[in-house]
Parts: sequence; structure tokens; C-alpha cells
Amino acid sequence: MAKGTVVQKIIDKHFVSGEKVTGQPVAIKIDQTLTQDATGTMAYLELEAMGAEKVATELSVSYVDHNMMQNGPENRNDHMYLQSVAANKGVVFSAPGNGICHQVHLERFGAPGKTLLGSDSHTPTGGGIGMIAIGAGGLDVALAMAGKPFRLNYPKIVGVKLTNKLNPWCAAKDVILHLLSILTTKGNVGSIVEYFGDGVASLSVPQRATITNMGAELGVTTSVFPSDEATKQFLVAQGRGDVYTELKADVDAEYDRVIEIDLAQVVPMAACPSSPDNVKKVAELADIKVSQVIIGSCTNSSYTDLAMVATALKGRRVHPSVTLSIAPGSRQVLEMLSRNGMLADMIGAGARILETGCGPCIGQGQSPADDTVTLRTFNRNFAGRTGTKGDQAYLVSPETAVISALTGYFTDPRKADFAYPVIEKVEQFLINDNMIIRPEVAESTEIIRKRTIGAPPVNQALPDKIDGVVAIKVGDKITTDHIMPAGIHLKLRSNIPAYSKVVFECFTEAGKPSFAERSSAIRDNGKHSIIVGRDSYGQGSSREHAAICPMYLGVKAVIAMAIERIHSANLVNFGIMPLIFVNSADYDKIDESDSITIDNAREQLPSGKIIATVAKNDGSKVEIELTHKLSAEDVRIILAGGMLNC
Ligand code: MIC
Ligand code: SF4
Repeated sequence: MAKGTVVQKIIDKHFVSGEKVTGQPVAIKIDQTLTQDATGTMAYLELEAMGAEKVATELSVSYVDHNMMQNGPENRNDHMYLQSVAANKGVVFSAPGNGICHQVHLERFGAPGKTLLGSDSHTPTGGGIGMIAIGAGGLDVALAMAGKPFRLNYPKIVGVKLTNKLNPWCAAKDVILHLLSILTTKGNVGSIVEYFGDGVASLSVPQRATITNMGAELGVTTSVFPSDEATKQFLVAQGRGDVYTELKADVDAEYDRVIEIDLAQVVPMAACPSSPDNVKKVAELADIKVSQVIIGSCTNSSYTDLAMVATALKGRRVHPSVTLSIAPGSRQVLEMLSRNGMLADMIGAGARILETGCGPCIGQGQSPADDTVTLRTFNRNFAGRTGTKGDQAYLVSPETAVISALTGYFTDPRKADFAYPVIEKVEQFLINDNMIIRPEVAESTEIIRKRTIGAPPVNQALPDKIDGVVAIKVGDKITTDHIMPAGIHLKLRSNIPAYSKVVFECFTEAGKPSFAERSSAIRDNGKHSIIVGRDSYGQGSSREHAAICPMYLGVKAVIAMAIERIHSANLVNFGIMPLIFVNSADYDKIDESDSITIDNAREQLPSGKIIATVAKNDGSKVEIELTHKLSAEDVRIILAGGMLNC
């Protein structure tokens, strides 16, 4: 077991209960929380349902950054609810236009040594500043806001030793893409990545944050950097030097596993369609024609990233067959670029400037044309996430993105015909917090609840007999984007009955009933729906809607070979059993629309050995054995029908 690590030190300081043994459940105190609007409405509705008067954390911030299109009243209705409930519950509100939650949190609130729980899977961005920052479902964040400790399994600590420093045109994004090519997006549940070694000092906080942000794609619980001189410099430049504290691993620290990365050997990389771990060297992709380039998202939209992009664009012209769009990560970044003239350099080169927010990263506009290549500095390229079916989205660094936008082809930026624009360290960021509304100065504490703000649905206790029907059988690496699409449906996040209609929409075949129609029919027959998945089910986003909507449609169990951490916790919170095949081969014995019966489910679940009977349409029957990775507390929650019944 690991010893003397930064992770361990922070956990020790926040330890509440449990056994500090790898894989065993522990509970830790949460200092700070963050929510964003697309998951936040449910989180605050749940907080209200818990009867909490005021939040009990040191700091809770509610951001609006995802649902910004405002085509119809839903988005603005959500914003108004969020702003008013924040004032009512003692939460700081960051208004639409102020920036992406992770970028703003890093700039204005993050503090080394603190714990942060966020209802967004990229919350680990805060690891760049030495926080244990974890993504979770909205209900877990609501519980943390109510002062409850957060439960996780004591992590396995993977040490990533960085040596040397990056060469010009090679970026932090290339480091994390390289790590993704080693660790992939699956099989890392229950681990935390901790960076150490001489190479750490050469990376700035925004570079570190790019790396920890995209650590989410590894499926790890979080990723952490030590807190050192670079952290101090960043905090001082943000006018927050007072929250600095040094944090480093002991010289004789031991990790459960060590991976070494020589930064000087890192070269430009790209994640190819349609998974962040489908990584190749940019040099191998040279000459692929590019039609669209987008620079932004919480991974790569810091001031330094965009200043580099602006300098590269200055006096040049984006290739005529490419559209280049740029979405600054925060208003601080946008305001700085506009005041120092760099925004004009981008516009002059032909860049389209987008609002500071998630925008195209979550399929809100800028979908690519059919059969064309889009290069994005984002963190996810799951099939269809751009809003175009059959999309060819590649994830790259801002360096690769801007040079390819100029040439019109996938280009290794080291081939640029000009020198790498080195951006000076910022000594003083532009600080303007006038879009951050503190609860103590809010005009009113009355909660504004327009007609599109629903209530969280409540489940029944787990029945003793699961009379199930396989409503869908899917394959490996099903993401929560597959389960609950965002894009044009994102505005339905506060309306569960409406949003439930598009569960698994990407698998609906023309002329055939949708998942929602099939599971409603199963429920009307007095039976329960079951989802069968393969390996690494529930990757990606923290959206608890991927559990709430199936629950609303009558799903009682998900059976797979492995279920990802956040999604599994969300299933528990909403009373759905996350079950694991004891024999992987049993996956092949099940077909869609088979019946699966689990007798005495309420007794079998606590035992961890669950026998289910699969009945085929031809009348044949087979018994399969299932298990789970749940704690006693998780089992209690499922038996009650979910956390809101506890
Ligand atoms: C994402 O990047 O997939 C999101 C949209 O930010 C999600 C949250 C959501 O679905 O609202 C995430 O990363 O958790
Ligand atoms: Fe927003 Fe994209 Fe970051 Fe998710 S990954 S928080 S959608 S910018």
C-alpha cells in the first residue's frame, strides 16, 4: 500500500471514518463543492428535498456554463432557479458568461490541500492546484453541501514520475494523451494518479490542470499535483497568495504503481475517433484534411493557451477551407485577451469567437459537416457528441490545433515555419469578480421556480422479486453520453419525464420502439427493466440523469462486467442495482428481451452472491451468478429505493 504521498496526506486531514486499506470504503470531509447548471438544478432540488436550510461547507459555488443557448425558456428558467436557490442556501453564484466551472474555480477559489466535490466529472481539474478534487453525481454533491462526508473506496495510488521538461510545441495535452495511451479509459476504477519528480516544477498550474482535467478520461477517482513554487506564483498572480500552502510527497514515498514519463520525449499526440484513449502521434496523421478546428473547453482554454494561439495567429490567415472557433474558458481570460489586443489578433486571422462556456464541447452548436474532420482541444470525442452522427472528432493540443487551422491539414506543430510563441508568466491576472454573486449580497432569497423546473422523482423500495426483462443489451465502453444524450436535449435536465424519452436514443433503430417505449411497456406489464452491458459501463460524464431517467422508466438493475465509479454511485443513489457478472462468458448467454428473474433480491443483495435465472424466448432457462462491489451502506440505500428514501 502507498505511503507518504500527497493523496494520503490530504485524505488523512479529512478522514472521517472507515478503514484506510486499498479498496475499503472510507468517508472524508468535503471543504468545497461546485455544481454546474446541467447537473446543478437536480442537485439543488435534491438539497431542498433533504430539508437543508443552508450549506454546511466552507465554500459552495454554483456555475452556469453548459446550457447557454437559450433557444426556448428552459435554460434561463434554470439559471433563475439556480441563482435564487444559491442565495437561499448560502451558495456563491457564478453567472452565465463568467466562465467554465473548472477554469473559474481554479482561478478564483481552488486552494491546495482542500477537498472539492463537484457535480461534473472534470472536477479533478482542481488537482492541478494540489486539491483532492472529485467528480460525483448531483445527489452526492447535495449531501456534501448538507455537511455529510463523501464515501469512496480507499484508493490505489498510481505515481506518475515526470522528468525533464517539454520541448517547444509539445504540450500538457500531449502528456495526458500519452498517459491515456498507456492506461486507457478502462480498468482504472478506484485509483488516484499522483504526479511527482523533477519534471513537475517545469509545469505551470494551467498545464497541470490540463493534465488532471483529462485524468477523468482514465476513469480514475482523481489526479493530483504537489503544491510548490509554481502553485504559489499562480495564486499570488490571482491575488490569492494567502491560500497557498506547500504540499509534497515524502522523499521515501511509496506508490502502488509507478509510471515514468520523460517530458522531453513527449511529442504531439491526438486522440482519434471516437475514444480519448485511441491515441496516435500527430506525425502519423499528417496530411489528413481538416475542415473545422475548435479551441476551448475546460481542458485547454487558459490565458496561456489562448495567448499562445493568438500569437501564432497574429498577422496570419486561417486556411480558407477551415473554420476556426475559439471559446475562452473564463471571462478573466477573455477580458485579458481583449484588453491586451490578442483578441483582435484572433479575429483578424479569421477566428470565430464563442461565448465563454462549454459550447461545442457538449454539442451546443458548431457541429461538423458530414464526412469531415474536426480537431478540438477538448477532452471527449465520444461518437456523436459533436451533434453529427458518424463524426470524426480528434482531440489535440492548442498547438496542434492552431497550426492545423493555418495549414488546413493535420500538422505536427513542430513543422510550423515560425518559432514557438513563448508566453511570459503572468505576474498579475486581471481580477474582476463582478459576475460572482455572494449570497450575503443577494437581493432576495426567494426561490424562483418556473414551470420547467420539475421535482426529483422518488423510487419505491427494492422489490423482493425482480421480474425482469432485458430492455437493452449493449457492448463495451458505454458512456453516459450514450445513455443520456446531451446536445439538443441538454435543456431537458430539469424535466425528468421529458428527458427520459431519449434514454439510449443513439441505439434507436428507425421504425422500432425506443428504449423508453420498450421499458414503459415492460412496466405496464408489471415487470422490471434490466440493462445488460459489457466492460467499463458508464464511462465519462457524471450526469446522474443516466441513473434517474432509467429509474423513472422502471429499470431495477444494470448487469455488466465492470461499471465505472461515478455511474455506479449514481445507480446506487437512485435505487438501481449495479451487478457484475461472476463469469464474463454469461454475457453471451443473454439476449435482448430475455427474462431475468432474481428471487429474494432483498436477501441476496446483502450477501453479494446473487443467482439470477435467464429465460429465453424459446422456453429454455439458464442460471447465472452475479455479484457487486457495494458497501453495506450502498446496499442499504438500494434496498430503500435510493438515497432520497433514506
Ligand atoms: C461532460 O463533459 O460530459 C459534462 C457535460 O460536463 C458532464 C456533466 C453533465 O453531463 O452535465 C460531466 O463531465 O460530468
Ligand atoms: Fe464543459 Fe466540456 Fe468541460 Fe464538460 S468537458 S465541463 S462540457 S467544457
